[in-house]
Amino acid sequence: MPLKVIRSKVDLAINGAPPAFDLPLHVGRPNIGNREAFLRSVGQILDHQWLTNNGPVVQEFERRIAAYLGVKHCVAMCNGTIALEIAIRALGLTGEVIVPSWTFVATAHSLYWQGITPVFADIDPATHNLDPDAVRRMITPRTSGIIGVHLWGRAAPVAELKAIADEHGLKLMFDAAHAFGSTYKRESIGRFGTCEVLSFHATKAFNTMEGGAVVTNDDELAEAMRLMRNFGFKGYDNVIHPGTNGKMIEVCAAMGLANLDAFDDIVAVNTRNHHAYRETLGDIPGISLLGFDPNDRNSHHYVVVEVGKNCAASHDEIIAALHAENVLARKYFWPGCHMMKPYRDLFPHAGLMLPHTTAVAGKVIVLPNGQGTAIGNIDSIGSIFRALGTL
Ligand code: T4K
Repeated sequence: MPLKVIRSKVDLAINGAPPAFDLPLHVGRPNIGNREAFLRSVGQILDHQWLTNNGPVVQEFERRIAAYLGVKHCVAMCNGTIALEIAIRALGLTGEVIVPSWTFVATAHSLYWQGITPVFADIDPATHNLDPDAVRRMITPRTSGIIGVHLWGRAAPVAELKAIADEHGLKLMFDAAHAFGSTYKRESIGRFGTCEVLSFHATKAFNTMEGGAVVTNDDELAEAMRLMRNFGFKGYDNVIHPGTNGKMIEVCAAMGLANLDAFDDIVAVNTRNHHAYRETLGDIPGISLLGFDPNDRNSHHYVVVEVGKNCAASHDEIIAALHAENVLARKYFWPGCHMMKPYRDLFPHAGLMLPHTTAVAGKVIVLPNGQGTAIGNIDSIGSIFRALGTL
């Protein structure tokens, strides 16, 4: 619980007052579902002495995730990045692939790591997702595909990207790392493009500690990815495909099953918190909360604040003030992938084509959410923002 009441700027830690929280409030504190079920399952895993390599718990996890999302195949992996890499390879992407720069760097790395050039297209500043017109502008004879990202769990413009991909003969897949439980036009994310890639990292709304998956309705693709995640083995001593080690372990799948049972409760807490943030931040000049399409489902995991030019405090001043209070707000995904060294070296002038990405990167602050974030904490975070608004 907060340690103090903040009425004005003199009560702020940046002005010498004690911090609002004695322990850090993190963005990305893991949600932990049914602890007893998880521990029971870990006991059984140890008893059975089957720890990894497509064990029974991973197989059950895959069945449950596929059923939950309404897709034919869930290929569970050790993390979302390897899942992206394997999906990209199984899809046969080459040359250049269009992605947003406004995403976690793994989206770009999973291409570049495999000798494919990520080409950054700008976003729609209202949704933070790829702008289809910007995607069209980045197509060249070397383009083989598009990876849309459902950023913050909000669906990318699926229909528009599909139309572009079809028109130009490009492959289309989605990085759905943020979008477990989200919908697009009321249909579950996981069913779009040739495949979609999920992350179940500890910091996600739904986690398996570390983990990820590719979900798809394509039988051949699923079969190829199952081989690829296990060194290309088909049975003992028989390698029929190039591959890597992308396997999910049994304990991670057990965590996933325990969290799947609790997922509705997790979403309910996130949604409640989202409303509380909207309430407490609503009337502060220059501060706005990124909205979601009310017709679609979202886990409401990410609380994304934008600091406008008319705010009394700057983006950096607000971050510094929150950190001083022990609220470890994040600037995800500042400054954009195109500004990170490997990609800045590759395309020093990429920013010229990315004005909205640059503008959004300069104003986003992501705030804590999840089971560890109490309403009292949110009220206190709101009072920090209000005090800063009077700087
Ligand atoms: N595509 C997209 C769009 C993604 O966002 C991601 C991952 C991927 C692909 C790749 O999926 P994975 O390969 O990761 O499955 C975090 C996560 O590491 C990363 O999974 C995530 N996106 C990204 C948005 O956030 P960092 O660098 O912020 O992590 P870190 O270690 O700073 O953790 C965040 C906070 O969470 C910390 O302040 C403390 C807290 N925390 C973290 C962990 C791991 C805990 O309290 N307990 C924990 O166990 O990247």
